[in-house]
Amino acid sequence: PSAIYLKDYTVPNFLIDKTELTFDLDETQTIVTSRLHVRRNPDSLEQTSPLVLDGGEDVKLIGVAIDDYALPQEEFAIKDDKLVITATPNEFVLTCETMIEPQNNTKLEGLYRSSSMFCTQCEAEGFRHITYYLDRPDVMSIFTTTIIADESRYPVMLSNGNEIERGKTDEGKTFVTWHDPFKKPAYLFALVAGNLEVLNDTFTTMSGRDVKLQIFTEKHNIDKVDFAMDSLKRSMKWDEEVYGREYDLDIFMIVAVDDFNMGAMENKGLNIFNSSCLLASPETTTDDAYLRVEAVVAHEYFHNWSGNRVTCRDWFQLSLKEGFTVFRDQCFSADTHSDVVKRVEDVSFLKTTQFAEDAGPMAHPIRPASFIEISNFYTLTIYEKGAEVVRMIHTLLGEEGFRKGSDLYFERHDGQAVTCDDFVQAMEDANGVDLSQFKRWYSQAGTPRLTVSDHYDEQAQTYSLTIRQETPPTPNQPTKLALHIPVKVGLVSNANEALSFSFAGQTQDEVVLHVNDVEQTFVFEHVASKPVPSLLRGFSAPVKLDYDYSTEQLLQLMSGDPDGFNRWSASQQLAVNELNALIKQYQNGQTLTEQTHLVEGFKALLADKTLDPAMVALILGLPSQAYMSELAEKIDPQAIKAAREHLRVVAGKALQAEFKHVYESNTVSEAYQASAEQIAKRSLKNAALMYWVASGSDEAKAAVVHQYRDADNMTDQYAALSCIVHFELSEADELLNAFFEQWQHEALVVNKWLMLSAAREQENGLEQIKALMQHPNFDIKNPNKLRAVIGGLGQNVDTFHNLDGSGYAFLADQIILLNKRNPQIASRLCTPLTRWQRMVPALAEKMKGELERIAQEDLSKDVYEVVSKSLA
Ligand code: LEU
Repeated sequence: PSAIYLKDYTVPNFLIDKTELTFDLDETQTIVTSRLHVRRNPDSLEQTSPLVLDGGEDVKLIGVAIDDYALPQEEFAIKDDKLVITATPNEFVLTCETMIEPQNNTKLEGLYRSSSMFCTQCEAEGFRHITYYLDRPDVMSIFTTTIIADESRYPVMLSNGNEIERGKTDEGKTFVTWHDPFKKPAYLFALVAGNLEVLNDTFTTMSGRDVKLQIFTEKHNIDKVDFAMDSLKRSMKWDEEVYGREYDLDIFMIVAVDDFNMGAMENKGLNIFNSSCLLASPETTTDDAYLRVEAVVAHEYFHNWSGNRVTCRDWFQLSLKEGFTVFRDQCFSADTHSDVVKRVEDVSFLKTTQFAEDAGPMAHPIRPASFIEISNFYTLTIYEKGAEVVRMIHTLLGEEGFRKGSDLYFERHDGQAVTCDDFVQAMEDANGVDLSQFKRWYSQAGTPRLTVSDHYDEQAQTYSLTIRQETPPTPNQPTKLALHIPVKVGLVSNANEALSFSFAGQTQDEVVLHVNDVEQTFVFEHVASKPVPSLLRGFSAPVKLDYDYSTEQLLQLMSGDPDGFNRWSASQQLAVNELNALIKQYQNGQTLTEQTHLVEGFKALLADKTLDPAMVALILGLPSQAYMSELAEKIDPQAIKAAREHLRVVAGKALQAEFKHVYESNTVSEAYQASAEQIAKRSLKNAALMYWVASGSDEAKAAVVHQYRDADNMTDQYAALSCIVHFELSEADELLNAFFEQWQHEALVVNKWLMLSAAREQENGLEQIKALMQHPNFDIKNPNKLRAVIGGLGQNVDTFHNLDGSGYAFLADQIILLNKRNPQIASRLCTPLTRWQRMVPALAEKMKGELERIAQEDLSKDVYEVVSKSLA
């Protein structure tokens, strides 16, 4: 397999103005007939080139005609899955008949079966597995789709746009025709057919139009979509209020499917969701999952403008729609709940996962310069770092300026397929600013590191900050240029109060510094006393920050920084320092002995009644195993685990009474709601419970078992069960079994059970995991189940990182098994192995060995790219 490059982009040689599709759906073979209204692209430099349509090995051509003249064998060819027609008029109708077998489609790209229904996934390049087409996002077309099926089995038949006709065929089947008046690329095409239930609602847009809203699921799940519907209506309203964007069709539909490679898909007027991102009920869904449903519903809805009305010119521009849309959904969630809590969660995720990606062999800029398989680039970098880059533009321009820029962007490019440059250009033009240096964020990979030093001059009452920036080398990018980095800063006094200062002639409490040189010094004047700097407030840029804070200063910021985000940040740094000291002791074979600062900090925190319980819960959360791994020079999973466990037990024991009190005083007595207030209380209560149980108290053990048995919602039930299993209380076996018995008919809850069981650290861990994969409720064809078990394995330090390499070998076996069956999933499973160079030598060798073993196989493009880059 070879790479394709952004620099090689050329406009398409042909355009397709109209696309008429007919699907004759059947359990054994599906016949797809397309009528494409094709013409040469006047902007193409090649006015005599052949017509080359993308296809797939799974598409069987039955016949092809130009203007109803059936082409004989010698007038076309199929080469590397592409249909090539050498001689064509300048404008013509191409008719193409193909046969596909959705029931055998295990890759879940194109048209496939999930449970009893037919559904599609076309982004990025799935449409070519349905029929021959110009499957690229800059070919935009008006689609009319007719679905023919047996109505008794497929009473619901959906596609994009509006239903315009319905009737019977000569053979007595039913047909339904849909027409989408908006031009779109093939990746936004969708089709669903099945025996589905529907929840109906309406939304009145800001101009007074009524839009019909429909959510479809299989019968047994229709009672779990009220929250998604509510989230949808709130998203529609938010996009009108915050971005002035109104919905454009008369109908908006969402369908839940069980088998889906990713989270959800924004097909025009017909979103298709992984059921895990749509279904929610108090009894079966945790608070986290509720928040995810809300965020994903919003994300896909927001794509209607940032993605569909204005789309990407080519797949190198993916972050144009994904980064921007993640930023939009993050702001929506922040407005709906607490902005600080949301920011902490997003940043913590970014620093754990995206930073690791950016430091590994798959590191790439948010606009990559090349790729082998585009599916591999639906990454944390494109999505999460992409959102950070948009957020920095927002910080630089301010709320109003950003809105002016987005208005211009949508107005200028409505109906077009554009680039990241066009987005930045609109921001520049609307605000009269120059973002040319800032644009390096789009082309440079790697996480920049800021090293900060300071000096206070008591006489002159000046305080200076010197900031150095450096972006480490990444694959194919050995040297980096200086970036334009917005660094939001405030000063805190020794008395734990905000210190005002004057900067650039103005008195203020907070300032955004524009760091754009390799090294720069900023001087603050009229600074009354020696300050503690509160740096990078709100995480104003996706960078690593080095400032040599003393423990004292961290404690000061933790309690006195007016910026809530930085209070959390300080507490994390304190915990990281503490854990690092313990990790060293563990590695040196010493007894673990902790400092007491963190515990003191926790004590003050637990006593402070003025704080948002959600923030307290976040601060109590120890830096995760994954985050400590990301920070480590060489990752030693056992040492990290031991340090974390130790610290939890120490804090639990020292503050037993406090945790008990917090646990008992944060009970929610009202009926379950996924409201910010209730979620906050539950998160604090369950965080306290974990520490309380860690203390070893019998009372705590009784309380957690009681909570499990008494819970009327999944958040509390699952939190209790996780705690029981984690600390291996004597009820662990019994309650894990009871949990399965109770929920065996709820697929999404079974997935939680699979995950928890796989993560359970026991002597015979690997045998347990193998047994789970043989369990009747496991199904290797279902990505959610696979992610549950393999995800659980990844968290299972003893089993996965077993020194004998058996954990890695098992993962490699699964990758090899799935390599051809479902390449997208197989390639994602490789992620932990790609980090091999970061592991301690004994583990690194084993991981590398497994990558080499995988490399011996006949690999799909997806797996090939990840494995070969990891071994390079
Ligand atoms: N565009 C989708 C999203 O909203 C991803 C796709 C590959 C299913 O993230």
